[in-house]
Amino acid sequence: MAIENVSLPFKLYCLTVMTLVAATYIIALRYTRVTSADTYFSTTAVCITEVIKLLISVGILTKESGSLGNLCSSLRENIVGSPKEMLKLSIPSIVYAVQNNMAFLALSNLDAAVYQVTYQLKIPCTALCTVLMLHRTLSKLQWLSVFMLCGGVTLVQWKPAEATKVQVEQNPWIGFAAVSIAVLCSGFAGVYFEKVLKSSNTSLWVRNIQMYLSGIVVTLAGVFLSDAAGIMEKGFFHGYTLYVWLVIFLGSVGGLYTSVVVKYTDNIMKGFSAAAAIILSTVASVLLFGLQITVTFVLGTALVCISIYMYGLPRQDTTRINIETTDKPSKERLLNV
Ligand code: NCC
Repeated sequence: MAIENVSLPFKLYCLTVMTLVAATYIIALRYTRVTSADTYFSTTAVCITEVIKLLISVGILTKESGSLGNLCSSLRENIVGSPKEMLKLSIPSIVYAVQNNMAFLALSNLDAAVYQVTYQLKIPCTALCTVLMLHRTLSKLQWLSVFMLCGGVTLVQWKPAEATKVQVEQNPWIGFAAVSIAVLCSGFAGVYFEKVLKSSNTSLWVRNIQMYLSGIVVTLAGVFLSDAAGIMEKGFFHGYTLYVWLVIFLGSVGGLYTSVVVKYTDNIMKGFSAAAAIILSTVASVLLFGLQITVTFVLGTALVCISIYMYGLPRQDTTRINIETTDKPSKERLLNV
């Protein structure tokens, strides 16, 4: 298993787009859920997002294959002729389907800032899944840096409550329960997908197509299990405004960029690099638009920087065994991002 090499500017570009899209996605999603009492069925938006990701992945695979003939034989070999692989990819697709639906439920019940802050628990959860599922080891210092990163990102993203006028009833307990499920799903599915992706030479776009195909089936099941009656009465696309399409667009682009980031780095690096991208984009906003920096931002930035430095320090302990995924020292790996 090796982290493939692409240029540093390309990795930074993907991380920055992923982080900016994620921030916009959460705010836009929240807006669409609370500004109208008779809103759209969120399960349909999750399903359409899978369809769009599938179409884009097929488009990219067509380009990668060079011709329609090559595309067809690749699809025949990897989809129709690989039921075992399809089954393997159905696991993260089910977990991501739950996670993506939970994000809608959580953002229907919680302020976007509260959601973003609570969602940072995915950082230690992802680290735990990496250790358990990829048999990587983290030194005590690296574990400490993971929790410091979690605290740092929380502070960096700390914002006053949103000003959006909420037109629906909210239950914060449902919101927190949904975030907790989303956190667990994000950690597990992210590391599972990384394991499958990096354990063979199969193209990322083939893996994505395998996952999105079962994702469509699973999310469609979700649509009918939870909203069948409403959809029969009002229609599948009931309540779809331009903003809802924007959410679907951002969800698709964000998901695809996430897959590229995981291919060229890894899930723990994704957390560290996303934190760095948040800080850099805020600093850019200060320089370009005169945005005011808060004390919590400065504190959070300090914590994030220290945690990145600590994560990259060479290991002192002797408990390092079984590093299956890479033989590079962690500092080198961190610079690889
Ligand atoms: O939580 P997170 O990602 O790990 O969720 C991963 C998202 O990417 C999609 N995905 C994953 C792998 C793959 N091969 N294809 C995919 O489409 C999954 O379906 C899932 O939606 C993050 O690290 O914070 C991040 O957060 C999400 C999103 O903000 C949260 O999940 C909302 O609760 C971002 N997604 C978007 O912005 C659309 C992601 O970019 C980063």
